[in-house]
Amino acid sequence: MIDKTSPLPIYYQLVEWIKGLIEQGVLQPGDSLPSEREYAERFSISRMTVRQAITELVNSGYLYRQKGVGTFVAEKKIEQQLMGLTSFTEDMKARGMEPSSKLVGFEIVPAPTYISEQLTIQEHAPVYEIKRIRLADGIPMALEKTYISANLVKGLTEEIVQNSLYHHIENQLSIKIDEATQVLESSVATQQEAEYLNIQKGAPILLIQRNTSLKDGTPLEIVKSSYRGDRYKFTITLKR
Ligand code: 16G
Repeated sequence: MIDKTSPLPIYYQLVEWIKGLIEQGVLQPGDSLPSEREYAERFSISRMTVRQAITELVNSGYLYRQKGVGTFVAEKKIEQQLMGLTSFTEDMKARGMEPSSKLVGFEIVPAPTYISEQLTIQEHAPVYEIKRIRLADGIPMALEKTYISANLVKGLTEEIVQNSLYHHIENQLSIKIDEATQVLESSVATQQEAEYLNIQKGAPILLIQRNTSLKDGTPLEIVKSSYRGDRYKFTITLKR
């Protein structure tokens, strides 16, 4: 398993070996890993090398450390294609997971300036401010703050936004959603995000801002989503 005559660095060989065990299911999510000392003795390598390998696997989301307890195999990340203007509900259903939302804020407020500018509505015009924790199979995946003009999308209720917003807009209101621009940015969890998402403050977060519009160019929503870095990875296909 570890070939000391190989030109590949030993830590890298250990990384690949542990990854292999996880991918083959020999190591399952939640399993605890042997200690650094055990690995070091088993392969006659230094603890420093083992630590380097484990740290790399923690950073890439295969493992997670729990202070004073040990190192464990993480849940597999959800792989999200950055193609197609889909909703959270559609994304989760497509992978056989049960979507749900926990509403943590729902009110009509006067649009803050930066929102009214992006929605191209009058300053302080009424907008829905919707804050939802998005869950997959009961596990919090993202925190989402949505602004929608209350004059454009009328009659939203707590019940509606606890289900699919896109489904309601398209099927009940017959408003055709057309396109969106997304900006992705890395970040770390604030105290509030940490509480809502059940992660540590300072844990990695992927921020996505989506500005969605209708066919005639009318802006529909401004959404800021904070995705758990330990649960999500995003892929995109590039053509040349
Ligand atoms: C996704 C969208 C969000 C949209 C929501 C609708 C991203 C980054 N964001 O979370 O803009 O409002 O889906 O979901 O994908 P719903 O129809 O399930 O309420």
